[in-house]
Amino acid sequence: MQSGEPLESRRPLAASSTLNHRTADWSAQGPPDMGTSSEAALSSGYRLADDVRRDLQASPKRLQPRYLYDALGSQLFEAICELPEYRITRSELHLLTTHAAAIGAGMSSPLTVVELGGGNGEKLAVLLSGLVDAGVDLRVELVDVSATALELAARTLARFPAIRVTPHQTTYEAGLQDIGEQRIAEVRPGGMLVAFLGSNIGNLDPSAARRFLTMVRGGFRSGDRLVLGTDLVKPESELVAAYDDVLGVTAAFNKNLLVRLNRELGANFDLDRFAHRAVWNAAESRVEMHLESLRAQTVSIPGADCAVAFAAGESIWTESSYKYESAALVALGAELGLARHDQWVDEDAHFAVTAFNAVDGLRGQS
Ligand code: AVJ
Repeated sequence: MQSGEPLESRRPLAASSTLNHRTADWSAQGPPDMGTSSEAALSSGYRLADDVRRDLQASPKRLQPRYLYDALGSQLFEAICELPEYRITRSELHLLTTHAAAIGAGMSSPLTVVELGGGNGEKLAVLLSGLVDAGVDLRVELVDVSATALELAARTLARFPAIRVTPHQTTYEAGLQDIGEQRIAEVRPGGMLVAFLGSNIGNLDPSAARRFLTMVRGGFRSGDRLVLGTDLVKPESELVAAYDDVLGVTAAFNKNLLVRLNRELGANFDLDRFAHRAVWNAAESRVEMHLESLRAQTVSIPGADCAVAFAAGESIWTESSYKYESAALVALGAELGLARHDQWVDEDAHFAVTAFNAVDGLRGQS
């Protein structure tokens, strides 16, 4: 639902043209709209108001998932990760713990590890432990629009006093571009490992996912690696339960978006008149979250200068979580110059961690 909209970049796209052809070019592609991390950087009141006005006047009505993550929304997401029905976080942590050494195997030291939208840093810490044990000289770059997430992650990584950790409070695109430029300016030797975990890629529709992977690949040198955590297609009952849990935590997470609009834009959404819905769209391979209007009603949103009429049963589409097939993911990478290094699949939870290497030869890089 957000494929067409580029994230704002802190620097003009032309910046990359000053780099020579061997170097990273993070900005060449239209960036995806992530929506998984949050807060101030991208959701200033002004931007929120504009987005809400546009997206609630669109058909179908929608809201961007990034706005789910205000202070309460971020806490509710942490709670979701503890739910029995939501297995992504536990499964991924287990795979990373078990295969940490293999994930980094063969990479050159010193190694720059980049995590995109990593949240509290716990998964990254697991990955780093494996690399530290393997004697790799590490340096870490964290990219997130959320200051809170960056602080949490920095605190988590303080358990590795020898590792220099640099936060980048910005979009994935701009962060990757900064890191690529630094790597060149410092003539930083060694490899780079980019981690994009938690099935965050699931928020991107297929064309945005392609653009994202192409952007990452565009900044790689030969031998660099991408580690991608991806939730897989599984029986519908499991998929729906993961997004419509018995305790109602995901419903609260979804409806909190309306609480936020009431607070920040002075809207008058009546929460009892909307219901959380989670739907598996098999044709598109995605779980959709919606907020369904339980009756015909009009909501006013003064802060966004609009009033929005809902028909009974009409919904606001708030998130998509695309689910992959493990083999299709490998094929997609191959098509974009990212060759399968290895893939680890949790056959019970249906979750995959896939490591891709930048293949030689593409774009004539050394
Ligand atoms: C953080 C985007 C990976 O889609 O599974 C969890 C967000 N939404 N429950 C996901 C989410 C509802 C989550 N991601």
